[in-house]
Amino acid sequence: MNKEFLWGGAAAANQYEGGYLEGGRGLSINDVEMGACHGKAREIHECIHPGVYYPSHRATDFYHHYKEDIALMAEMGFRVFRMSIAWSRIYPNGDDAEPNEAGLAFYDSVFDELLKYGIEPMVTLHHFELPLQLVKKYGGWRSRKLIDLAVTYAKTVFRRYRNKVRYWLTFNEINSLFIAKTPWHQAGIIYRDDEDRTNVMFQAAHYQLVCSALTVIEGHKINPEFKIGNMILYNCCYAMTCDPHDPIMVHDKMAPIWYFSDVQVRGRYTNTCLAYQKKMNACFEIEEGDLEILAKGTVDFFSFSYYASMVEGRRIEYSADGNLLDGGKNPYLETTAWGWQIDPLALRTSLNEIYDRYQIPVFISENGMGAIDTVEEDGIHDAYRSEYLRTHAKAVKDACEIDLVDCFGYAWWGPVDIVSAGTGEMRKRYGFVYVDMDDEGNGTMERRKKDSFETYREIIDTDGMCLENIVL
Ligand code: BGP
Repeated sequence: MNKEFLWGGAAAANQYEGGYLEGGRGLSINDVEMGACHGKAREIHECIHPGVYYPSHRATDFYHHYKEDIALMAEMGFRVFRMSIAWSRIYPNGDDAEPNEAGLAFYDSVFDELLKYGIEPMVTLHHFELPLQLVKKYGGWRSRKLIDLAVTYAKTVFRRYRNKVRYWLTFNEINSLFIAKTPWHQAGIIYRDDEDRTNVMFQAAHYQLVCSALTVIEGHKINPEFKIGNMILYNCCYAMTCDPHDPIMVHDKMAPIWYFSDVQVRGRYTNTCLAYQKKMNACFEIEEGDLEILAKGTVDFFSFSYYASMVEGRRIEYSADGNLLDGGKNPYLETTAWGWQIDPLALRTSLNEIYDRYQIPVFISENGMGAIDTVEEDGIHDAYRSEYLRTHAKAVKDACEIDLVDCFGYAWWGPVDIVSAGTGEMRKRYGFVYVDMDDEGNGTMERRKKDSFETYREIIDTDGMCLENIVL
């Protein structure tokens, strides 16, 4: 792999940062969401209930540990760290007249620390986060008003960090709007019983797509050197059998994914998008000028999260869990403790599918394995995570070197342990660095290297050469 390949990691403010009321930050939608261990859905409250544990409040305290954590990332050789800015730290209510200087200064310090080690910051503007006031006042992304407010926020941080941050992402896993049962994380929306959910969903998707395009347009005006990408939750999907119906079913399964990336990359609602609107009987408003904005605001690169593959077909009997997206169980694959199917080759397939379709540079903005780690007297021996990392990194190497996919980086999800987005648990750990913290929020926050720390350090140090003998 070439020396410029951006090996690194990724995390989100609401799962990592903590410091929820420090430095003038306002309440965010995550701050009223309880953790829910053991498979239950996370509970969302209207306000903070005293005595209840809300994982985002402290998360794993990057706010106070960023220097230590970035030093550990640098020790592994990171060349990129993808992180998100909490909108509520910049505009505490979302629609304030002036930004919050203390919030801006915090991210200045974080970027300076990264740059000190030569680590490129990549910033997600919206990673499952918006100020809670915008839900109370406007109903979250149900309202067109959010486009202007989100663009104002984007312009503020673009201007402030124009010489520090080159890589930006608009919405994290934007297509999760169509997948999540409750689009709370993505859009601050809880469906009401008396409304047509499909129309609410398509309208919010349209607003976010217009916002994403305007963000790209404004970003390029502020600094033409900016590289601004999208971020799609992407699980490649196999046809269960060679029954000719199965590939059509696969196509249908992929349509809600392409729906977003087609607009963000090609700048229009393509036939795939229009067919999906028709199939879902969707009815939503497109204002005059919107389609021109979509056409102008296309992204510079495609980024995606990949955790598991899916299977679709007429004979599927059992379903498997996955990162929001699910599908049939694949008898050839093992799963994680959370039932996500482990499939490194599908990462190579995904890279090929994406690059074939769009022909723009690709970045893997999330990949990783959630597992329960045991702290032994002599360390944390997470051989399963090293194995997952090696095989997935090899798949990326093969995609670049054999298939000649233009992939320029790979970010491991949660290099320092963070709170799970899906469940709010701590025991579902992704990190190469262990954080002493439990599901109820107890712990010292002490950081300890796991065995996998050395695995990643070696991969980066050898530019992937140490993966040479792995055959997938
Ligand atoms: C993606 C999100 C992340 C992240 C990851 C793993 O959907 O972008 O925020 O958390 O999935 O999911 P989980 O934390 O539920 O294991």
